[in-house]
Amino acid sequence: MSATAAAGVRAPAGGLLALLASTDHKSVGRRLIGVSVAFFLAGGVMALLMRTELAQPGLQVVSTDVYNQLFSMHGSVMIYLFMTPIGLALGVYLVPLQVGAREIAGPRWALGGLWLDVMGGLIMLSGFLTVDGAASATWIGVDPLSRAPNTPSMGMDMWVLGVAVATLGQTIFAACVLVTALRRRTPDMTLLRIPVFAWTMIATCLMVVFAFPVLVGTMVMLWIERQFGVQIADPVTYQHLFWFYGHPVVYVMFFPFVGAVGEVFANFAARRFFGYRFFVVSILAFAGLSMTVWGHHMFTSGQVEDKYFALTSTMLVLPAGIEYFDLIGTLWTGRIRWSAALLFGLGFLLQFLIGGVTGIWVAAPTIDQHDNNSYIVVAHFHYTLFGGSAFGLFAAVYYWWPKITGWYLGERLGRLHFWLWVIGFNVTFLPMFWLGFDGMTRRIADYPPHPGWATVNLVETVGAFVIALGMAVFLLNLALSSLRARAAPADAWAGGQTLEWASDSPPPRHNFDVVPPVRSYAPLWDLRAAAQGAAPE
Ligand code: HEM
Ligand SMILES: [Cu+2]
Repeated sequence: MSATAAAGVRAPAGGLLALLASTDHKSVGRRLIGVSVAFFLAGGVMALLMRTELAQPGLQVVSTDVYNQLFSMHGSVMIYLFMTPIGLALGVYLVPLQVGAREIAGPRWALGGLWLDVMGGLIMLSGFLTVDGAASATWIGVDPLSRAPNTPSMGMDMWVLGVAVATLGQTIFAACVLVTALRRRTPDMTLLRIPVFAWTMIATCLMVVFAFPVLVGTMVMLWIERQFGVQIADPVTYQHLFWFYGHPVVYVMFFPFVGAVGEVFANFAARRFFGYRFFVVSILAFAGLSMTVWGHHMFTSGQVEDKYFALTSTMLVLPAGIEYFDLIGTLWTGRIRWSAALLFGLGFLLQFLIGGVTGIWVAAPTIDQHDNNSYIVVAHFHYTLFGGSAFGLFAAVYYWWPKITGWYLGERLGRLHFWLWVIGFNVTFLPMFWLGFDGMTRRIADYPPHPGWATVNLVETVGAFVIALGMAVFLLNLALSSLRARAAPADAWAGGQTLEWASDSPPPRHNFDVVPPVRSYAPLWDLRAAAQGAAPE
């Protein structure tokens, strides 16, 4: 009996239909990554349109109504269709490999999740094709703006439906990944031998299965309210329901990339991940705590217990600090090998720090009263989501690319991409702190010609186009490298520590012929150490 048959896995048939219907978690993961990147490009085009409009005071490119659609859909696409699903996609692809499983748990469910995610995305975007245009009630569907009398457009209905469908799909991915990590591990992988990235995915998926169904339910409620003209929840209740999802989701868009950067650092610093046990405990505490802080999005409503939410929110610096300590410790005590992946990891570390520190700032109710709805908030969350998560994501992309495709991305263009992004990103978003402090409000298509505002806005717009140039360099890199197709061995970066590097690049359908023995969270490191005659620990 072949290994494939032994694992109960059918051999893949050829053809497009077979590709679309493939339940191989690697194929589902790849397609989900591809689709999410496509949505990222769409969200990026909307961002460029907004920044072009904002380059000068006065209305030049779009109407205020279209601007409302653009920022609402940009935020929605980036969060619901890009960053959340792509983090889960890394989990769908990598977690079974990292835990030595031959298959994901619930492969057909995972494929169904992919179709729901894609369908939800297309439904949401189809709003642009309707006469009144796409949704325009912010990415949070803020109540009462999102109610039928205030935003009657069909695009808004498409948004409600799209968010519900895509989020349902993402909940399914999370369940599959969670069960795989908890129940499908190779027998000698105990809980404290699960690799760092897989642990961050466990924490991520726990938050998803607790928080995401609440959003699906909230969207069903909003749908009923819009269709039948009834009011089930008042605006404050809507906010509670939304932010019960809305805060955890920001960690869903953070944890996978902390884990990915942890793996990148360990590999390129040629050492085991520093402070593993503290990291595991802190990431789980972080996930638990994340369920208790949602009210910090509602300080200005005057309807929440400020002290409680300020306390829980500020406590987040403890687990976050431990994670930073571990990441820095890994680099500090290792021997660094430079690479595009490592650079993106460093970008993640430093830029997320700015996002995190300004997060403590807005978690203080008195300060938030001043900052709320200003460009300070726009700067803060782009530092976490773009400067943090997107940089961490590209660390993962450059790192695991040879594993996933079997060939390397070019290092030089990779580094050029990195520098264009560092420059473009900071030029775009750092000045927003000052603009916000100066009183520029967010979600506006136009602003008064205050001294200095026009210049700063123009500079930010130039920065946004530098980011776009960086993305073009990435796509060019992809095209050129695919032509060259420099083949990657199993252990593509020579020094892989976790099980995926023991499998071919790309891995076969059944992942492993033989799963190597696991003695710690860095099993391949142990094997090399044993081969060199040293003690494994
Ligand atoms: C390509 C670089 C990007 C640029 C130039 C950009 C620019 C902008 C601009 C101009 C706004 C509108 C600000 C306002 O009027 O209030 C905005 C809002 C937003 N952006 Fe981005 N952005 C970028 C990337 C991202 C990424 C990667 C994410 C998340 C993963 C993201 C998430 C959001 C969210 C959630 C909003 C708020 C939407 C709302 O107010 O409803 N952005 N962005
Ligand atoms: Cu929050």
